[in-house]
Amino acid sequence: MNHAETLHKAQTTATAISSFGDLTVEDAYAVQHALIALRERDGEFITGVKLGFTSEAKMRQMGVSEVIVGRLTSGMSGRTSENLIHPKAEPEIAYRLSRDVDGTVPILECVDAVAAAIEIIDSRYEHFRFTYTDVIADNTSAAGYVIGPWQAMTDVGDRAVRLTAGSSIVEGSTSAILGDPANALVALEEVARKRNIPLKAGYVVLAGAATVALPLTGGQVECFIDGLGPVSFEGRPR
Ligand code: 0L1
Ligand code: MG
Repeated sequence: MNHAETLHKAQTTATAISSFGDLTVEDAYAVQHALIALRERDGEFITGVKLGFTSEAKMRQMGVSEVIVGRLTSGMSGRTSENLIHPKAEPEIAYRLSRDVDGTVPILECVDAVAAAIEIIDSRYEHFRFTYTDVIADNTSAAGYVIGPWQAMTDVGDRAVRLTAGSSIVEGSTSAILGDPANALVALEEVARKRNIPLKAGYVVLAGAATVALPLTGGQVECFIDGLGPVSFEGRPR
């Protein structure tokens, strides 16, 4: 099996695998593209993109300076618990693209709506232990997402954020996302162009985590972002 097939099997069987070690960044995105093609072969379609490593602390920890980009698919929309290895929840800002991002107008003018969201990440690597290129190949740990009510596009910089998962609570600010989630959109445009990732009208963009991720151990999961209101789901006990 090649790397994409190995990751696809790990995801569909909810069985963790070992790190591949260091690939080149180009090869890692090539594995991600092949992995998404396997999901499309299985009937899924692309619904958007997501960013990872959007906090300075995480970039420093991984020794990198480029955010990572993964793809969201129809199979991830609303998926919160079933058949996952060791899922965690992250509070996120979701943007909605109203037109293709093709360089003719700034990406910020291609967004028509914003919402609070919860992303479910589920690394296919044992114990969430991976290299920078491992996690790119693994579609940036993407596993599921839930989006709250859309609002007309507005500035969502420095908004208070609270994530609750069962009895655990973590608080933060949207400024943890590259200083302002709008900066994540600008970073996305650059990486997407470099890595051949299309950004199309109708896509959801998850801008990156505003706090650390909390493990899903059962009970209600809620993300509250000031001015955007709550989004929540009932987590199944694990
Ligand atoms: O969406 C994210 O912020 C996660 C990026 C991948 C790293 C991880 O699995 O923790
Ligand atoms: Mg995330």
